[in-house]
Amino acid sequence: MIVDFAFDETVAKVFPDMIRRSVPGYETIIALTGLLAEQYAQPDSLCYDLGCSLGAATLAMRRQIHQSGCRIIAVDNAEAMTSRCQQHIQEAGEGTAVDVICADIQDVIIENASVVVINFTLQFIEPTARLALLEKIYTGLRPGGALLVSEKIAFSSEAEQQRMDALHIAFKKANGYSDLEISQKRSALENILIPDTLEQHHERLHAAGFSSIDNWFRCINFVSLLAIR
Ligand code: GEK
Repeated sequence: MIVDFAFDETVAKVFPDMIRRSVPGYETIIALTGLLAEQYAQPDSLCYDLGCSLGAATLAMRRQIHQSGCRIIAVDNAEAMTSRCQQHIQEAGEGTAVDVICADIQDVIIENASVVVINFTLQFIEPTARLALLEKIYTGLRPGGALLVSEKIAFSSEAEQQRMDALHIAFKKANGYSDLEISQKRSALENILIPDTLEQHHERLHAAGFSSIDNWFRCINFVSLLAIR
């Protein structure tokens, strides 16, 4: 029986291992998220990690940000994630202050922000609601502030889609997943993870107000974009 994927206790327990084995480039994106955050963090501002899961990006930002008066707001709507995230931050000891909030990122106020990170989470938001979320982020960013968006992408060319899917499946098999596990995960995610093409991401970020948009990372069917207000 395939049920839709949920961010529950079972997923939270295996999450770090699952995301590393499924998302090519995940560790690089997380490490670079910290470095990018340090470049764009402004004194006395807020840095957001939207869809923080267990706090990997939050912890990377916390390690790298050295601006005075910064505070990180880490948000996820799965309690199984935020409770573990809170625990990881406590275990990490001294560093930039973090508020972990269990809420829908669509309901959270974004204000006085210099850095907003949304890593592999926009893809779970209802497609028609994505522009409004990016507009809210744009409005809440200070001039010169940065938005980092990492996503799984789709391709408008069917042939390219097939080539990238085949390579992604090979990546997951090389990381120990069986054909059955791969196809079950695909069915479970089908209705809840809806990827956009790179072109759709650029168009929507432009529509939200961002003028500078860089594709700073891509591996197979995963990208990370840096958009500056
Ligand atoms: C990482 N960024 O390790 N509001 C809040 N949280 C949400 C919502 C929503 N509307 N929808 C989904 N989530 C992390 C990885 S995982 C990616 C992010 C993945 C949360 C959901 O509970 C989950 O924790 C996270 O978004 C997506 O860099 O599992 O592929």
